Amino acid sequence: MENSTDISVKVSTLPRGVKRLDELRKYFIEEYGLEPEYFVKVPGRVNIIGEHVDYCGYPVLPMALEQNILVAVSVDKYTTKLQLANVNPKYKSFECDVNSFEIVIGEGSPEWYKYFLCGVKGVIEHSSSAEFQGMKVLVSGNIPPASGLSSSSALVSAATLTTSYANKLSLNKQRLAEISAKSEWYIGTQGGGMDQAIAFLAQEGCAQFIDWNPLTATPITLPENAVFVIANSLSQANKAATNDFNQRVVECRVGCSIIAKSQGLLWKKFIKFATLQKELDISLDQLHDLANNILKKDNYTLSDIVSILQIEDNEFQETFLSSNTKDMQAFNLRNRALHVLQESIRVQKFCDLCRSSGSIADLSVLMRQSHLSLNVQYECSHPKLNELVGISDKFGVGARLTGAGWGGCIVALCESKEHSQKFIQELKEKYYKKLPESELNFENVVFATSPQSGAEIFAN
Ligand code: ADP
Ligand code: NG1
Ligand code: MG
Repeated sequence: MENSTDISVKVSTLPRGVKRLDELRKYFIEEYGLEPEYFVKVPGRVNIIGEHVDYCGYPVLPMALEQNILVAVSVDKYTTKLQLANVNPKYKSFECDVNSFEIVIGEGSPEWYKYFLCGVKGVIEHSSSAEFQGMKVLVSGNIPPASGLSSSSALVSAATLTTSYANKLSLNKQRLAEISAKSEWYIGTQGGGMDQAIAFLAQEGCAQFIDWNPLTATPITLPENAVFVIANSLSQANKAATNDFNQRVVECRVGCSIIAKSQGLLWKKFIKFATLQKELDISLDQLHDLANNILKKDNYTLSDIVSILQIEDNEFQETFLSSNTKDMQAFNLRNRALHVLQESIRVQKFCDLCRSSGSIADLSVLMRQSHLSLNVQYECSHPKLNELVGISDKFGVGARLTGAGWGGCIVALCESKEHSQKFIQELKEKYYKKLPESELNFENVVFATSPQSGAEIFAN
C-alpha cells in the first residue's frame, strides 16, 4: 500500500462518458463561453468511529464517499479576477479580485462561496508568491449539505487544490490537507482536520486510521462482508450557523487545562487531551480516571474557571474563546472529557478488531456505545438521529450519528449485502414513509457505501 501522505494528488486525463463531468463541462461553456482547462474532484466522507476527538488530538477512522464536489476551472492569464459559479441555482455567483478579498462572517449560515474563499486564502497565505492568477470556476456537488458528510470540507479542499494547481504550486497531499483544515477555520468552525485529511489521503477499498503530529493515514481493511449504510435524518445542521460545535471545542480545551493545572503543569501548553496524555505519560484509561476524579459533574461557571486557573476574565476570553463563543457562561467539562477519552478508546478497539478479524457483532457494540455517549455525554445528537438509531437497534444493526451531529446522518454497520438491503427497506418503512413525498428521492438519502479514493485532478 502506498504511503499516501507525501505524494502529490493524482492528475489523470479527463475520462470520457462520465455524466457529471460531461454536464459540468457543458454548463461551464454556457457560463463562461470557453472550455474548462481542468477539473478537481474531492469526496465527502463518513466517519466510521471517533467523533469529536480530532480537535483533542486523537485519531479517527473515516472513509471517503462516492459523493463529491466537482469543480471545473479555467485559469485567467490576463486578469486577477476570481469568478465563482455553481450549477445549483440556489448558490448565487460571486466574483472578487483573487489577491484582495476578505471573508466576513455574519449571522446565520455563511454564503457558499465563502467556503471556497477559505481554501483560496489558505493557499495564498501558505505561498510566498505575491500575485495569484485569476480563475473562472464552476462548482457541482452531490454531497448532502449540512448533514455530517463533510460537504463543507470537500468544498474548501477543492478550492485549495484548484488554487494551488492553477498557480503551479506543487503541494503534497499532507500539506494540502493541513492547509485546508486550517483555512476552514475562517468560516468560523474550529475543526480538528479529519475531513480535510480523508479528502486528500483516502484510498479505495479501505478506511483510514488518521493520526496527527505528524499527519499520517494508515489503511484499515474493514471486515470482508461488512456493509456501511448511511441514512440521512433530513434534518440539516449548518455548523457555522450556530456556536454548538465551537462550544464543545472550548469545553474540551478548558477541561484539559484544568486537569493539567491540577497536575502541576503549565496549563496554557495543554489544550488537547492527547498532548496532556503524552506529557503525563499515562494511558487513555488513566487519563479517563483522572478526568473523572478532577472535573466536577456539575457545570462550571465562568468565575469557577478563572478562579481555578488563577486568571482574569479577559485572559480567559483571549485564551479559550472565539467570536461566537465569547458569551459562554456554563461549561460542562466532565461529560465532554469522558466522551472524548472513551470514544478514543473505542477507536483503538475498533481498529484492533478490524486487524484481528473481529466480529461485526463486536464492532456494532462499539458503534452503539459511541452514539449513546454522543447523545448523553456530548449532547450533540438530535431526536431524529436517535429515532434512526433506535430503528436500527430494533433491527439488530449497530448505528451511530456521524460527523458533528445536531442533525444530519447516521452510519450503520450491516453484516452482508443482503442484510443491508433489508435494513434499507426497514428504514424506508419505519422512518421515511411518513415524510412528505417530495423528500423521497432515496438515492442520496439512504444508501450503502464503500471506501473511495481521495482528491483527484482531471486535465485535458
Ligand atoms: P457538512 O456536514 O455537510 O460539512 P456544514 O454545515 O459544515 O455541513 O457545511 C454545509 C455548507 O457547505 C452549506 O450550507 C453550503 O454553504 C456549503 N456547500 C455544501 N455543498 C455545496 C455545494 N454543492 N455547492 C456550494 N456550497 C456547498
Ligand atoms: P462535520 O460534521 O463534517 O462538519 C465536524 C468537524 C470535524 C470533526 C467532526 C466531529 C469541521 C470542518 N469538521 O465535521 O473536524 O470534529 O465534526 O467528529 O469542523
Ligand atoms: Mg462541515
